[in-house]
Amino acid sequence: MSRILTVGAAQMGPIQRSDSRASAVARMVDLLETAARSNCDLVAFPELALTTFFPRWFVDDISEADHWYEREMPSAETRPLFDAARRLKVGFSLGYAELTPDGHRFNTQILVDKDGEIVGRYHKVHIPGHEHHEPDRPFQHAERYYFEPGPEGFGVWKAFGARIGMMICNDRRWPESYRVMGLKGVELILCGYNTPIHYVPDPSQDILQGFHNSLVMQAGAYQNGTWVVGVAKGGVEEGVDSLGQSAIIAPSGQIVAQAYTTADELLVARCDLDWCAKYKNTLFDFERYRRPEVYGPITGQRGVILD
Ligand code: CDT
Repeated sequence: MSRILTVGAAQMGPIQRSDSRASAVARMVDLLETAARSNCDLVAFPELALTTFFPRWFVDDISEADHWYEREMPSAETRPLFDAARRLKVGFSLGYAELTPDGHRFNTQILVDKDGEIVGRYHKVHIPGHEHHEPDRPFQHAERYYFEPGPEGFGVWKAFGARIGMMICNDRRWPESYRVMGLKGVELILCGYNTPIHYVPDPSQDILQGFHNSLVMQAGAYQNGTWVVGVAKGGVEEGVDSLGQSAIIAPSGQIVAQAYTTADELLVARCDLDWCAKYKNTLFDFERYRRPEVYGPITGQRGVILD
């Protein structure tokens, strides 16, 4: 008896600065309708899916950026997505910038069930880029100015008959993200991303962006016996080319579906959640084989300490 969850990765093409939230939501409703026709139970949307990737610009007064953040969810502009989920009986995950009532700014991803109810909320932990304006760069990546790291860490939610975890973009490059969720029995990780192909601090990595994207998500899936869904906002957004290559990855580490465009595109896979146990109960039987007594430095220190 297998537990099958049909999952869609709803890659999105660019959202330009002049594009309204309503137009982004309309594109997502289209993708959700396509997913319903493919019998999807759940669809993952990208990081910051309602607007352009605004951390590429710096403003001296952060309140000038308030209009990029959501103060409520759903809002009048995003409600059509929640209504579509309820009508189509398809859940979704959605990334957006959140400004909380007490003034915290998070890079957020929510999990919404088939009744259009929010059942999980995750705040990005690993915030990449820089805190201050760097005028010599061709574009900014000032996430560390616009977002604080989520203090709650990585959660796993029982929903859709599965144990579902969430992470956002840069989190996928850190093995700790997957392992914390692995230790909570995660079976499916949903990860939205915006990855500029040009990595300003070290352009030698540009040509490797696609390789590194697959490398980290395939390794994370395999080493924790979990499905991973990585979903991009790709293409040329405000002159910055971003990686597509959205993928659905099995607990074996194999890519079972991958985007072939950098535009709005839906990938679908029938994910057998019981396939996770093949890895969790054998090679990666944590209880039997892990050695936490020698892993202390992983949580006890941040940077490298040389002898
Ligand atoms: N959005 C995000 O986290 N992007 C980063 C870009 C590299 S760091 C400037 C990523 O890890 O893909």
